[in-house]
Amino acid sequence: MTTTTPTIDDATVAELTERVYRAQTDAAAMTKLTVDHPSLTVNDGYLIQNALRARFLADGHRLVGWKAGLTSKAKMAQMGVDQPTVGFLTDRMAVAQGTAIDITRLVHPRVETEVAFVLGADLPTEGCTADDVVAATSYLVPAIEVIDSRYEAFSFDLQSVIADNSSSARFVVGSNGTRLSADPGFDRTTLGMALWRNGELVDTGASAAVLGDPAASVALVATIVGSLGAQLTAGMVVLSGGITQAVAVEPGDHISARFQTIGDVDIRFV
Ligand code: OOG
Ligand code: MG
Repeated sequence: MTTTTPTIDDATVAELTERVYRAQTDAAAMTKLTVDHPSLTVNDGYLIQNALRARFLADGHRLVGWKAGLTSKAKMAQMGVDQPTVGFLTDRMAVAQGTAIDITRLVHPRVETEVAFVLGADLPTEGCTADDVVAATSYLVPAIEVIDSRYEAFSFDLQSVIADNSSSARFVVGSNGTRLSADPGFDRTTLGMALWRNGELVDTGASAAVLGDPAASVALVATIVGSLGAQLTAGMVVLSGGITQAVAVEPGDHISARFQTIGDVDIRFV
């Protein structure tokens, strides 16, 4: 990721980081970065994301984990991109079950259901495998991610979405973790999932939608994050990627995700 030569200078990285930071903190839609900077690369997108992370940490936000983006066919088709991405997660994005999310703080939020991995050990920054991930994982938890592209009409290209921290906005995880090692017959790749909105079934899926194995997705995140000069470490939560298409939400909505074996997670919007 950080191996190719940037097409933008440091001043431009700083300027675009500020633009994304403002859009995120003011919940104000912006135009795609590639409109002004058509030659922007994926690598440039990650330079901006790195600077954005530093900016939030300087504000006192705490890094609590990372996420995979665009790891399922449903998500890639919905967003018109063909490559997974990563984004960072902070304590300010974490929402406790039972609390309501204020939609006025977001531009045009959507929800997606994901399998979250809670790490009990550090992951390698190079050549990480699904087996490494399984060995390092304390437990799996069901998660709802609230994504919110800061780009107008939720429309972007790969470079722009990476700069916008892969649309990260909020996330909520279920309260009961499932130990990966507890049941030798437990198959993490075929966990069924149903997504409900206000008591109505919206979508269904299985964990295999995420690169065939959500642990493979976490391994990919470990490697990409390593290339950014960071690391997935013990205690972090990793969202392995949306299983189905993301669903737009409105004030008053109650969203519930029910997973086979690993449990349920709920969130309300006001
Ligand atoms: C990019 C973020 C995607 C996922 O799980 O695929 C993502 C987007 O679709 O806005 O978080
Ligand atoms: Mg997601």
